[in-house]
Amino acid sequence: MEAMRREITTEEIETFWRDGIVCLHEIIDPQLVLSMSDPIAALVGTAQVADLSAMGDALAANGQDVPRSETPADARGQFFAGVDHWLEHEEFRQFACQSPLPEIAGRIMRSDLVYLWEDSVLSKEPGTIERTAWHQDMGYFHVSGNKVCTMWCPLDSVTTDSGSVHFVVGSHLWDDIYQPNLFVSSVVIPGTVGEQIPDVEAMAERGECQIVTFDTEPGDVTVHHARTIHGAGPNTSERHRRAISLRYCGDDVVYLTRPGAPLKEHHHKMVEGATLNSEDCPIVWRRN
Ligand SMILES: O=C(O)CCC(=O)C(=O)O
Repeated sequence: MEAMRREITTEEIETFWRDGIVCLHEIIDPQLVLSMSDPIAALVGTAQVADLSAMGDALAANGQDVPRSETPADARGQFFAGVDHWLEHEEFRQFACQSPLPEIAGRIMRSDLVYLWEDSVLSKEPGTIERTAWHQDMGYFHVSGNKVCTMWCPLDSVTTDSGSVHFVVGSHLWDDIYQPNLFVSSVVIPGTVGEQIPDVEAMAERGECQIVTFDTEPGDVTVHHARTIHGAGPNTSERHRRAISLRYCGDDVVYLTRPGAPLKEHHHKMVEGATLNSEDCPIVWRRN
């Protein structure tokens, strides 16, 4: 297993638990994440990724609210996303299970072991007009527990204009679990339950919360708590904005069905209220 490029500091762990988000600069070898370029490219145009730009168009044509930037004069880029590539593709399996990332998750979450929940690819080509709607990951995951995180690993230089992720500081400590949405729109997934996400931009303007974002390079990783509210901008730059998000669970997590949230076929052996079944959610790291 490859090593982390440096130790995680106590301050970084405390930042994660205080703010619900920490950016770990230069934590992995940039070549590790860049080695995922070809596997990501191979997904384009296949049924393994969803065209979220087309979904945004369909929702907008239906009169739904789809917050987007102006269409650029030149070619419009596509937002595509896919999930659970580790099940089918060795490169994704190694990235999620055998890289330093599980150990980083375990140390940040202060967990004695780490399960892989899923990987996901989130790619915004230059000229992508869709925003990623404000959401909280927990409403999409059939789990209960406090040690659940997402590690967002960029393959490109990412800035606000290319679609960096924005996080509401400390929102992982808010009381509610929010209803999951369609990702390019605040329209909720039918049949799901939970509270409505508050208007965090208006709250930030009133000084009631703080929103942060980070410029990142390949080798940097942001880690956010599964209850942290976050969203991302369009990609108005001329650079690609590709990322792989890895979702990991820790030692306090049990399975909890969330009505209406997407179910995974390979999770059919999970037992309500029990620790995760390690055949389907592999244990990818244990503390020595
Ligand atoms: O990459 C994006 O646009 C959003 C990322 C995100 O929401 C996540 O990884 O949880």
